[in-house]
Amino acid sequence: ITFTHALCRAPSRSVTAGLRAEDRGAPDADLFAREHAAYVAALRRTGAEVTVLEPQEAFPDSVFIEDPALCLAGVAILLRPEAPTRRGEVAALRPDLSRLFPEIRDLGGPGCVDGGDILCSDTEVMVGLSARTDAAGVAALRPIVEDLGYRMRVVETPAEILHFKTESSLLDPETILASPRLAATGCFSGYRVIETASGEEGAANAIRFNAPVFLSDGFPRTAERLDRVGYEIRQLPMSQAALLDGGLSCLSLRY
Ligand code: CIR
Repeated sequence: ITFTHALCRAPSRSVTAGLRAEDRGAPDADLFAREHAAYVAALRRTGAEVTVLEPQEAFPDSVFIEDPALCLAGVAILLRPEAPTRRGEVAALRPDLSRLFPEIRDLGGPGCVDGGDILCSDTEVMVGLSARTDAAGVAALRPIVEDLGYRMRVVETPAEILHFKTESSLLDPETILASPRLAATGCFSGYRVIETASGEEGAANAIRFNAPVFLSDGFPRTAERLDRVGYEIRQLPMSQAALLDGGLSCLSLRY
């Protein structure tokens, strides 16, 4: 798949109040904005058109725009975040998605799904059950995904991992980059799996966006591993998103 577009949301000043599993200090809003701008510029350099939406002060985590929606086969699916402080991100995003996509669908029902738990290949949508994505949410998502022509695979995310894609990403149609603990669950059967180097689990929240594979800075051994097998690697600073358990994939909707 070639991506022609990405949709991002600029970080708000309120990003300092974003959710985090463990407090290692609040992110710095200015530095977050600079790292975000570098990310947008890097996506643009691949030739894609990148739209950056206005920041939303009411939603500290809204910079992580991947979570409230899924873009699949030209359709935007509005999801349902489990985190109470993130629920409103869906309604806030709807007008923009309506402008950019010919068709919008809603998850519906009481269940929850975060986009961070969904990994798409060309034919398959893998969904990781997690603290943010429940069985009712998956049941509501399945008919939408299947109607769009994709298979759905439901897997478990180990409890210590926030989102399924916190520790996995698709490198090409057959290959997944994953942390050893996620790969060990066997959820990627049928794919070639490249594991992150030990101590570099965070490298797995990568994105293949057109030719390059983008990795967060600070994971030299995983970068070298991928470079050796022929991926074009670009590293980006992600220090501030990482303080809020976010990474490269969370910062855009790619389509
Ligand atoms: C949250 O806890 O919801 C945010 N602080 C981080 C979301 C990261 N998103 C993602 O992995 N897709």
